[in-house]
Amino acid sequence: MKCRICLRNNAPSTVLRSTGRHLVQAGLVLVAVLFLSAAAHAGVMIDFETRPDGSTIGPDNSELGLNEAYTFDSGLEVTFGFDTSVTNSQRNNFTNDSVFSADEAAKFELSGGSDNGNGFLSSTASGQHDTGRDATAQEQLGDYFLRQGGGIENPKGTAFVIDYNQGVLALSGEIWDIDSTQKNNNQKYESWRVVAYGEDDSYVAHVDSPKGIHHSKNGSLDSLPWVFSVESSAKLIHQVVILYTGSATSVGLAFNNFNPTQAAPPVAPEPSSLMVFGMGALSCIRFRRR
Ligand SMILES: [Ca+2]
Ligand SMILES: [Ca+2]
Ligand SMILES: [Ca+2]
Repeated sequence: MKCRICLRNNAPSTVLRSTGRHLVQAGLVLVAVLFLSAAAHAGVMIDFETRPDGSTIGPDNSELGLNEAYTFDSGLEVTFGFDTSVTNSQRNNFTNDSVFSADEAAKFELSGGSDNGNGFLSSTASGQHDTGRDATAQEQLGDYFLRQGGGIENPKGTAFVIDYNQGVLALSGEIWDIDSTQKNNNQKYESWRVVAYGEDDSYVAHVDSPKGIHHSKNGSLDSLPWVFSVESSAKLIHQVVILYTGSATSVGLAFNNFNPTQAAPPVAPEPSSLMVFGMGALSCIRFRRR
């Protein structure tokens, strides 16, 4: 292993102390970078915990008006809604010019509980609705997210539409609970396609979710988010459309934590990765001491 930290011409104990100090410094820098990165993204994140004017959302299943825009200091305005007259042909020919426009208000869904309008079924969270798989997931979901008006239904004729008043080059968001109702074969899976269009309605880019997996299997996103990012190198994005591409027919779109101008930050290194880094450095020290 090539390891610059090992090549200093110091006594072994000094190297050890110095290496420890550098590891601590590197760790602090990493934490600071991650914190600043998270803070930068938090500034423009729409978490759907408040209405666009900052007021409280109100009761479960409250509507977000089609013209009720989330606004930003830059003058950017973003609105959300559903197009309820989507045909198979329109879904299949998504690289043609956009024909999608919102005609039905999205609804704010309260996390947890079950009523006659839900976002998703939380199979790994006691069979309730709209609940994160664990405490970390629940914190990420928060108290509210957005769903379509009909709740859990056949989503094939519906598209989620996000409209901008200004062009952007990147965005990111979360679609929750992409899973499958079938354990042994995967014919009834959920999946979504996120498509970006330009000011003239022309296609810019798209990203496909993974196919959903049964909640008993490794890798299932039951009660967890799929974090997507769409980026464009030059052509500005003015509209984002989320189309259903799965085969299951009793499905809700649960949408949360939308960042209208930035891709999702890279996944933070897990403690195990940091431990590997630390063990690599220590092995360098042993090598130096021989
Ligand atoms: Ca609920
Ligand atoms: Ca509800
Ligand atoms: Ca939320």
